[in-house]
Amino acid sequence: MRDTVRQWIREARRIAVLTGAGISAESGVPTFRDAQTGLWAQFNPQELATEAAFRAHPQRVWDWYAFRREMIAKVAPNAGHLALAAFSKRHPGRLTLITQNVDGLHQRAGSHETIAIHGSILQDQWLDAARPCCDAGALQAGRPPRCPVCGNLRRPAVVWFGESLPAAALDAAEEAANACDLMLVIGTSGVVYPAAGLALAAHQRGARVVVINPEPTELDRVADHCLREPAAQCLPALLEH
Ligand code: BJW
Repeated sequence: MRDTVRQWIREARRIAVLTGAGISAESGVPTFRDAQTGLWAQFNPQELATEAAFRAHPQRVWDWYAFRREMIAKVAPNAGHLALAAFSKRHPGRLTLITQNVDGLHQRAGSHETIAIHGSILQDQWLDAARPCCDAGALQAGRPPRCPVCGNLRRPAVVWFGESLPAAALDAAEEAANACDLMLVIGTSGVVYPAAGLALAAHQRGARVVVINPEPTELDRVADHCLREPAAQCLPALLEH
């Protein structure tokens, strides 16, 4: 199976890669839908990652992101992130990397042109439109920090459920999905849209689709092959010289 996929990679003119939380699992970052541990075990991540949750419980949601930021700061890109970055370096312009992850690990591995469709957990933005008084350099400390004049809150610069994806990133991702002749779908459950729709679009346009995931996913139905392996083991073997 791996040999067939290696052959497809050699043949492909344009490769699109769609990654999800599973590619960072072997770095030690829990997947999004994994059971949470400790203090956070009682909360469903899907119910924390919304604007409504943040407005109702700003401190709780801020603390959840602070906890995850601390965890991400302590981990490193793994062999899967590194194999993708090395392939792009060896084959400039052939591979477009689209990630749903907000952890920045692809970028830290050297994939500097990664299209991050769900934003970045490493940055903040204003909750409400910035007013003239809102100065990110002069915040009132707190959980979350706020504008000392109008009280506007800072929030993580990620895309929550019900929010639009950054238009430029989504356009670039759709273009890559429509133009590729091979899409690798790595470490995602494939339940969140419009991200999952990128794999459907690639399939509909006639691209080969390969799912790399130890577990079955919602996107297996459009896959030409499913490699049921952990990404950090599989990718170096697929992508090395
Ligand atoms: C391994 C592994 C190893 C483990 N190796 N693999 C069409 C149909 C239905 C619903 C919708 C639709 N279009 C839009 C919606 C609504 C909604 C949606 O999709 N809901 C579904 C849940 C039903 N989408 C949205 O709201 C999006 N916005 C939007 O569409 O705007 C337009 C609009 C506006 C208003 C109304 C309606 C539409 C926004 C989606 C934003 C998603 N944001 C999050 C949070 C980011 C911030 C944060 O991290 O806190 O993004 S949710 C979360 O899910 C996160 C992830 O990027 C995303 C995907 O999760 P992922 O990566 O797949 O992780 P898991 O945990 O699910 O899976 C991990 C996988 O790894 C598993 O399969 C494991 O087996 C595997 N694995 N170890 C390889 N070693």
